[in-house]
Amino acid sequence: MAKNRQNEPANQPNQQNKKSKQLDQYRKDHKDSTLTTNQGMPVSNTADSLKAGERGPTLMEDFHFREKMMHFDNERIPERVVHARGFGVHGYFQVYEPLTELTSAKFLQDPSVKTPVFVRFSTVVGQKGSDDTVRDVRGFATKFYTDDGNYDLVANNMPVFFFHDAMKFPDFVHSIKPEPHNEMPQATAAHDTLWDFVVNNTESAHMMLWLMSDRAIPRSFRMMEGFGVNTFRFVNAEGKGRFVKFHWKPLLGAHSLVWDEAEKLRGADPDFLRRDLWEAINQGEYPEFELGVQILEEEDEFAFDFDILDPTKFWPEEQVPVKIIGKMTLDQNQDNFFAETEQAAFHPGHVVPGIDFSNDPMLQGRLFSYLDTQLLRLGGPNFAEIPINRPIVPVKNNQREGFHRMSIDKGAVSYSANSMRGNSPAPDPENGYKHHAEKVEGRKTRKRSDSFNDHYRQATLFWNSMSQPEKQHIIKAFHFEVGKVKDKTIRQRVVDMFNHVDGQLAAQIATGVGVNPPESPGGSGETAASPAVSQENTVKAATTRKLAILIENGFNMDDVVQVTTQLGSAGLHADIISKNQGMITSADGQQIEANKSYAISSSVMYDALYIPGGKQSTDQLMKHFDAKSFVNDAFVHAKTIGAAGSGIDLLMAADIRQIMLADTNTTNQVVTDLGVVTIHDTNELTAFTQEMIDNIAQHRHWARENKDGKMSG
Ligand code: HDE
Repeated sequence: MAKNRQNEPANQPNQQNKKSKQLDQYRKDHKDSTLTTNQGMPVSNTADSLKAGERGPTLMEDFHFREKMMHFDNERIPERVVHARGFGVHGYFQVYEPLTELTSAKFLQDPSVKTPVFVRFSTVVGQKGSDDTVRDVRGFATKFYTDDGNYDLVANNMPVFFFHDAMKFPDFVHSIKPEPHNEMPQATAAHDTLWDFVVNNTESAHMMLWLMSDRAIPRSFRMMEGFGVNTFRFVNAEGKGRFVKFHWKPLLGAHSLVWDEAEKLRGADPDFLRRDLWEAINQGEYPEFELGVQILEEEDEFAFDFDILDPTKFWPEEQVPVKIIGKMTLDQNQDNFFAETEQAAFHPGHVVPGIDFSNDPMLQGRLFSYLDTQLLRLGGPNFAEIPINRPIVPVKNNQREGFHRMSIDKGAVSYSANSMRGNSPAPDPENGYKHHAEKVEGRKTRKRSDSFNDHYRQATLFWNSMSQPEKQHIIKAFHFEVGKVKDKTIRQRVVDMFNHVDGQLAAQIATGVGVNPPESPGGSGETAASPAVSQENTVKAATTRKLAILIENGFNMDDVVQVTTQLGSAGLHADIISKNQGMITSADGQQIEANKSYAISSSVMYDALYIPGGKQSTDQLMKHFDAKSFVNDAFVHAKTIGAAGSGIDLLMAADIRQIMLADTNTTNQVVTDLGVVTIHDTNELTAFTQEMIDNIAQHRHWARENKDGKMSG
């Protein structure tokens, strides 16, 4: 490697000269609290503009006013054209064992190395201020700050996409965004133009099923899988390449909200998913995701009944197992949303030696789009110098000038090759990035490969893989989304299109949206399933879940203390909720603080509900419409509900039917029926609380959805 340290260029933030180090020190020494202008001049008054007389006109001369207002007027930058609503967090990644055989990527070699990461989670369609819990794909973009430069894994929480070729992206995004004549509706696919796109681009069938599934309304960013979607390549030091698909697997499992809950949360807490992540990290409950790869030898490229370059297809895990290679821990919240989340620039083309692309036509198009869009959004070509985007290794090249240049490039030489600076910086043929030497041959054509032509088989595979409740939720989602389409011919075409996936699915969509069922039941002929894509088979864990406890004056203190202590040791959280915030007195005269009232909380913000005993408390609760709503919502949303002693009376007063509850004959026996856990004798609540925890770990008790003739999905 050609190195000429003395003559190294200075356009690298990490290698400051003495002078700039002195400047840094000077800035640190002057951290007093005096308000200054942007030029560092101390300000005497920042509340009143400079006027000619106390009641007179403001003077042009007021440079402080002009500077303050100018900066404020220009605080906004364009939002991302997609994925505008997002939230970033920091963490680190560690590989489990050296992957030398598979890839030369440095950050995948040494298990003792912690590679810093910045992750931005996002929704796709909504504008920057839109609600978190909308039905949408979620973005899951990770920037690894490696010793070989930045590597970005720009993933989604669904493994496939709406079409084959990036050329269709502008059309698709135009169709799903608010309609341009009236800018409605916001952050949703439930309108005519999107479904018009779908029926005219039938390769979208598979992804639309994922979008109608529970995956589109995650319970938490911490409980979401990530998928690289496109086919990439691992290349080892010998230059051997293998196809690879990337997966993130959350240690808490992949879990979802139910639709009614997601809708209510948009009002109760539009920031729900971002707040959940922020609070978990602040509480030290660091989200963890394992990185997995599916690997295919190049000679197996054509071994499947789908094209492995087709981004509307996933590689079923049962056919190509996911090899878990490392873990990411997200342990630090951002300091400043704008500086970090908003200015972060991800790009699937930010790769490092050892990771390469495939000819997946959507990936190829993505490689252009990200850089291009960032040029406008971040105001010029120097956005890699913004702190959040800056690699942790020195950047050395001959790029110069442009808007917002941060580094002070020194010397006369800004070209390559040069002799005036010993040809520094020089490419490194040995260790520099080498593109995989894939042989490519073909005539120029705008044709799509025939191997991409099957639009339905994997959609059927996904449908076959769903549990009964998941299928019900998908049908309900179609009823909502397609039901909102005003044009009846489009609604009919949706039914006809999905008849190619599954006849029963199509018939059930038709029933809800007022069009004809298919003339004859169809299907794609696919009979296989991939159990790995059903969330029924995900990790189940109670840890970090949130519980609401409803009390009023006269509650049994023991019932609260015993249960919350045990829940706390199991890593769960509880809020005490009452009609009014403040101190509540127990039956034996002790006090506890209700940290929430009904005014600022509702069942949809919690994973489970508990009603302790205490006759006076229960009598009060039974008079509160809000308390009964808590119970009814928790029930309909299939959440674990616990009640001890007289607390059971509130369940009876609410709308819960056909569930077996503890009665006075069962005294100290814990009775559990479809996630409703009750006990009469409250002297010893250990077994009761453990039963609650085990039920909360199940996430939801879907069988309950049909119990009451109610279905929330
Ligand atoms: Fe993106 N995508 N995308 N995308 N994408 C952007 O880049 C694009 C696709 C994804 O948190 C944009 O800087 C094209 C698949 C994420 O900042 C834009 C195609 C996947 C994010 C863009 C796709 C993604 C983006 C908008 C081919 C999953 C947010 C702002 C059809 C693997 C990153 C920006 C962040 C953002 C283009 C498809 C993931 C316009 C052309 C597939 C997570 O460049």
